[in-house]
Amino acid sequence: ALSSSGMSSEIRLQTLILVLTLAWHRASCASVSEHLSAGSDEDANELARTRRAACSEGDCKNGGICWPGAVTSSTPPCLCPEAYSGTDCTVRKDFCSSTSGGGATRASPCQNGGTCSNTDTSPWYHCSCVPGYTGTNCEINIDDCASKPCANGLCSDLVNDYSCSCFTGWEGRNCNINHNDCPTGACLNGGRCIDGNGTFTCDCTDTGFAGDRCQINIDDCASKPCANGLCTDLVKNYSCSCFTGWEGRNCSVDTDYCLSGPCQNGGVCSDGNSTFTCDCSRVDFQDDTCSSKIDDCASSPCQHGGRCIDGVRSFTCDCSATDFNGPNCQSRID
Ligand SMILES: [Ca+2]
Ligand SMILES: [Ca+2]
Ligand SMILES: [Ca+2]
Ligand SMILES: [Ca+2]
Repeated sequence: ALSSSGMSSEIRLQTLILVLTLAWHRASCASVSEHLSAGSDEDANELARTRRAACSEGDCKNGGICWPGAVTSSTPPCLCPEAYSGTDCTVRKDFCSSTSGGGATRASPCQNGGTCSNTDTSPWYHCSCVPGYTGTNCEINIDDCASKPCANGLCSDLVNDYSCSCFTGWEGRNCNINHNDCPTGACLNGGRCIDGNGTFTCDCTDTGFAGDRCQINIDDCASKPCANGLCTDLVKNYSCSCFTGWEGRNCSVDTDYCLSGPCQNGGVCSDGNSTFTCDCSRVDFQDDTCSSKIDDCASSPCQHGGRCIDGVRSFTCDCSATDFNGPNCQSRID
């Protein structure tokens, strides 16, 4: 029966304490009641008289209570309030420098530089704390970090003060100032520096450059914009060097070599890949630009003294002054 779990053992102990307390209380009451009812009526009357003699109204000052429980002298037996002592409760105890049991003067109960003054109510003294402390005895260092004053940092509580240990990139008493992390020339080629927390980034928008620091010239030839030519990368631009026969910004325009009208005298121009050609077949001119008049009589096609009349890519022989006829005056007239 003695072995049991810890819980039931604890309950048994509490029960035992309760029983003992009740027994003691009953015994005390019995003792008082026995005392009051002890002896003869004459003894009781004597006790009452003694009490009346010992306790006159006002014998105990400062709220002291007269309690003639064990009267042995004529002095009033006073039960004094905590702040007073002496036979009639007139000696004010000094709670600001009360003496300890050994007789040594105890220091003021007010800690951390608080100023002590005696008062009329419990706890019979008051501590006026220096800034930064609170509590009955100024024992509490007020948490100056409670309001979270360090916006971007760690707070250390001090006396009526605090200090902030700022996170990287922040500064100022309350770590609320964003340190400028953009060094001069941080971003190249006109990039805009954006301040961060202990670092920076570059905004290269509209600069024609890319990369962490806008150091990379974006390849504007990547999309192969030159249809018929070689591309050269520039800043936010490109240039095309066109192959023969092409022109325009993107070399996509076929050069029209006939545009200047190179064929003369009614020659028909044909545009080619690198030059033009003139069709002179229907006009009486020849060479590359139809500029040379064709003399169809140059080969003297009319015989026997016939007169040659130059035509358009043809000739006519006038044989009238001869004795010959035929297209070339080649036949004798019989
Ligand atoms: Ca503090
Ligand atoms: Ca910054
Ligand atoms: Ca570029
Ligand atoms: Ca052409």
